[in-house]
Amino acid sequence: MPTPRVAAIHDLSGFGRCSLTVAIPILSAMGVQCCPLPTAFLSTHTGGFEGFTFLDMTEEIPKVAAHWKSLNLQFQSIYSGFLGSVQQIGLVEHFLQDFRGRDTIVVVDPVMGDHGEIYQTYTPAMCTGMARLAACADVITPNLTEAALLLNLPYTALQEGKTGYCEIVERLSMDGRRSVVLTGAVLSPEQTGAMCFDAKTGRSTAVQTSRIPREFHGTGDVFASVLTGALVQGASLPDAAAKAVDFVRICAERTALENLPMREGVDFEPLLGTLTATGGIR
Ligand code: PXL
Repeated sequence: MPTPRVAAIHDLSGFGRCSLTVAIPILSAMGVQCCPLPTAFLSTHTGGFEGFTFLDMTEEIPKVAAHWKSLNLQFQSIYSGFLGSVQQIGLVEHFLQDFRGRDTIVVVDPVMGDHGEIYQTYTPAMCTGMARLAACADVITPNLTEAALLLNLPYTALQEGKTGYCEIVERLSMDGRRSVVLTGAVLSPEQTGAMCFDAKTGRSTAVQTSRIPREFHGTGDVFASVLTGALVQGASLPDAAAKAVDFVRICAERTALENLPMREGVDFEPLLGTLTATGGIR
């Protein structure tokens, strides 16, 4: 079997472990070729650092896409995340039109905010555009803040608990047309994980693990990268979500023991081998 290939459309943040610095090693460890298409280059991510640099890569995107098209590249998955400008929404939509094949899995992580707050560089127009882009996806991976933005509801209006989360993923599925993996779905004080709606089966499943009572930056990116890797390797949506939930848990466990600052992300590099051992080879 040829190595599956993913086009990863995210920012590159030099320090702080998120987006491409997470997606590239995770997908590689899972036996998947990651082709990065950077949306912006930052010195650090925007959560918890001040004075970060921000180089907008909007103008590069169509040039890279045109070159890739001239090479007739094909991707088993197109996986987008943090975008650098409102124009990039249309550019990613074009990219999907140009590169989506019959079996391409389009994963849109609708990165916009967390804990009820929108990220510093996101404008209201970008949030509206992100909802439009997410409508093109096969799978979306919002956290609760992003789910509220996509549903046009106040963050505080989302109901927690199994029934509440089921309702959120079903509403986000656009009448069952796309799969949804809601992250940060806490079903009891000792547990956390995801609630999935699988468009292939029409079923909702809660995937839970023990909760590490600390927050770290970039866990959404770690989660969506493992999920994407597992999906292109042929896992079902609930199995891919279970793999992602477990990997984030072991990363959070290790990082909590080391007591690293939240903004440095999770110390996942020493744990990449666990992904290789269980999912790298078909
Ligand atoms: O983890 C999401 C993310 C990705 N990229 C950048 C960010 C954030 C969240 O703050 O700032 C640059």
